[in-house]
Amino acid sequence: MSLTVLVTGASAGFGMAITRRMVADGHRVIATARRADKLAALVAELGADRVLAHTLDVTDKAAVAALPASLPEAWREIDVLVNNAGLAQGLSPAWEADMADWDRMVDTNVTGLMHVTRAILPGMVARDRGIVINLSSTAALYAYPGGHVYGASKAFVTQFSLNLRADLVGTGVRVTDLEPGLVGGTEFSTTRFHGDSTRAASVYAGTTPLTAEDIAEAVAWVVALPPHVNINRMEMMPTCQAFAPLAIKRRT
Ligand code: 8X3
Repeated sequence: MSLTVLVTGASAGFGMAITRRMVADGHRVIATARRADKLAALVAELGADRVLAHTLDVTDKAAVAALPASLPEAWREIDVLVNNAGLAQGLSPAWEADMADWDRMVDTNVTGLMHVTRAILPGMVARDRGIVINLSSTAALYAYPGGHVYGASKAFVTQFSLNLRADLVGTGVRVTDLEPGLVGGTEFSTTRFHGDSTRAASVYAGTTPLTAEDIAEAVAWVVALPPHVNINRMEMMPTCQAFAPLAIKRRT
């Protein structure tokens, strides 16, 4: 069955890999992002019958509210929403963090995701079917130094996902919270370090991290499950990653 999938942040990383995978699986994708040129490249690669480019900044509340009605008639029945747009900014201790970084993470990861979900959900509820897949992170549960607002914003995503389930039970609308750990090969760390690609590369040195394609694989599995199956949460890590012991700093 060919579904209509809306992906936010489709211009790079997970969003681009998810778009490619959804099209490979026979679905159509409304690819949204701020960068129109990247979306145009995706349309050229995958075909205008399979990908609809829609320039959108998820922090623009008016544009998000207008999104469903602004889509062409044939693309309005969204079966799957992938709330992927999000970012990390900075890794310095909380007391030194740049407030602009904090605001940007909250605006995108929390407020943007919230508003996109609210815009798309009524149609899904009215049709009594649909899947919302929210991109959270292992940082939602496992705190680490410098994670502060990024981790807290992802904890919002996870808890919001679970609370959506509480509202949607009794409808055919499903919600999945996807929580990846270390993923390489995307702009994530370069963005976090404000363009410092050397520092970004050091995050992955000596590891075999997850890839954006691994995340797309998880999304594809959730999407392909029969309508009576809801995956509430899915936590993924590369084999080389696990949990740190709790920190105990001893004064000598
Ligand atoms: C990305 C995982 O560990 O860099 O969400 O926060 S981590």
